[in-house]
Amino acid sequence: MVLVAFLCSQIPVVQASQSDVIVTVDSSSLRFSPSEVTVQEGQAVRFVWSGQALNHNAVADDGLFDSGEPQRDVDYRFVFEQGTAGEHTFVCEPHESVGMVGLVIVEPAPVIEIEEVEESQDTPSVSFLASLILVSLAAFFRSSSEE
Ligand SMILES: [Cu+2]
Repeated sequence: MVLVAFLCSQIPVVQASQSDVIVTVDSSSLRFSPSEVTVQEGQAVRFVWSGQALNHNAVADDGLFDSGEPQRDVDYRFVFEQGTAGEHTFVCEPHESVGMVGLVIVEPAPVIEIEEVEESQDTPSVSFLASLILVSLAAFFRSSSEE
């Protein structure tokens, strides 16, 4: 049981070590690049551009995130916490009409397998049964060899 507890403590709840996903503006100045990204819950997207000819921002249609006023230089980081799994479309407000739109797909965070712990707890009774059978078999063979 000590071993089981040790193994469980080694399983991370959220993979916080995953690096940020970067969304910037491409050379046409009217498109996000990339315009579609996939992250896991707990991971962040950084909307970052600088020295742009035009002002841009990134605003989620569902209101989840908003980089603020359109600007030529933006460095806006948003963490997609647990519960944000799903698809979040976003737009650059000044250029939405010309197709400056994007999509963040958030996948659910990996779920910890609680069942594995329960299975491990069953192991002692299984091995107890197995040793009972072994003892009975040994007794059977010993009594039959004595005859
Ligand atoms: Cu724009």
